Amino acid sequence: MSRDELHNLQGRRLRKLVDLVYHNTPFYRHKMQELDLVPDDIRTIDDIVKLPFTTKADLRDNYPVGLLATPMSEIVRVHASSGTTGSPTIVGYTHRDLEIWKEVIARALTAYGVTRGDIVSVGYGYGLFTGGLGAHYGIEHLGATVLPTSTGNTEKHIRLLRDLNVTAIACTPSYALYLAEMLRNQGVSINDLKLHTGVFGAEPWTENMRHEIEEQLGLKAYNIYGLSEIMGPGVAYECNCKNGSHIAEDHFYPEIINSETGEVLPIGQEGELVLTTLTKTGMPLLRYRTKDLTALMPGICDCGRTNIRFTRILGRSDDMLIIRGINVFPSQVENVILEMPEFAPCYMLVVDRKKNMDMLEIQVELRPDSFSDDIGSMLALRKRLVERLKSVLSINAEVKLMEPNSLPRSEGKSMRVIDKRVLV
Ligand code: DLL
Repeated sequence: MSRDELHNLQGRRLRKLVDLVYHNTPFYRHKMQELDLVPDDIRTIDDIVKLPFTTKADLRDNYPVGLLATPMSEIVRVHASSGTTGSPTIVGYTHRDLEIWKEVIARALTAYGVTRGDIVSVGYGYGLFTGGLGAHYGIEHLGATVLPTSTGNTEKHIRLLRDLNVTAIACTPSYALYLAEMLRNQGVSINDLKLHTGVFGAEPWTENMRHEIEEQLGLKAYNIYGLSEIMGPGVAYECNCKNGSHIAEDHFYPEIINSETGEVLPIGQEGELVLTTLTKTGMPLLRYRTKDLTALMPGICDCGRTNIRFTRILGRSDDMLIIRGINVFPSQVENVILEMPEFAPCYMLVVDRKKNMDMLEIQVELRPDSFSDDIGSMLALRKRLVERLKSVLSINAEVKLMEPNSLPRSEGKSMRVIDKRVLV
């Protein structure tokens, strides 16, 4: 579809959406009335800037189902957000919403090169989290075979990967690395497996981590992005160019804003991603502030898809750590660690406040072949890491080298930060 056709489609869909929420969701009617807006004020997609933002706090204030635009009897599925950053929020889906969800996941899989002939193991959690069931139905919709392994079953998972010649895997990038480690521990070589594609998301990851996973699991690793409030996985996905993630823009309209002023930023500038669900009918959201930091990318992708891309998620404006006034993203630390072959991609940031001073401790695991009892070489390695971190983060961090396999592993979203500061 050309960009012009897409804009017209988005405009038509936005008008329908505004009409729906104005008449069916009192929360949005009141917000629009406060701004002196009626549905007829929204004519094209460019009018979206007149509409109010929606925040996670609005979802909490209207807990559990105050933002539904349909009666509960039309809702056929409920998910709840993982609550990584607070109390859970509830999302309701109509039958039509689930059809769209399946469709966008099937699109993503197609972009990765997955076809009906593939067997895909889903290592995202099944349950209230959208990862497992979301991926599951999209895989079936494509006509591929789904293996609903979920989390917490790593030994059986490895056995099934081998016995069934599983060709693709969907899980968090941190679980992919954990799986690779378990394969090594069990003496399973990647040549014993037939994996060619990985579908990784639900947490930020870096280009270095992609290389690690690709090497260790012998597959091509692709990004999938999404959030429960908007749908779940499938909001955006990479193609074989691996140069930004394409947003399923006919269903989810993206804007990038300055998270402090709310001003809409031009394409190419980094800021907070805001998404509007153009076609959802269960719990549609206008201009939802995701807190995810990224930039929209100009131009059409080499793959020929015309839907816009965003760059890798840099972090969240709210998991960004502020240490002695300096913004620190866990992904910056990860990049440094993975540039140095001595370290495993396992680390933890521990933040504390001592005598009114913020302290950052970074615990990093050594790879087994780099672990040594030669104190001199360990100290020299630590010094190199401290210096590199200092130049990237612009702050001094205390670095603690950890024995191989000593930090906790996660099967779902990884917890990389412990913030012990009590702010009074
Ligand atoms: O994590 C949905 C999902 C499941 C996406 C499986 C991809 C794969 P929530 O639990 O609501 O939903 O968390 C959403 O996770 O706002 C981002 O901060 C982060 N996130 C999700 N995907 C990515 C990604 C699911 N590919 C929150 N890269 C989002 C970076 C991601 N961060």
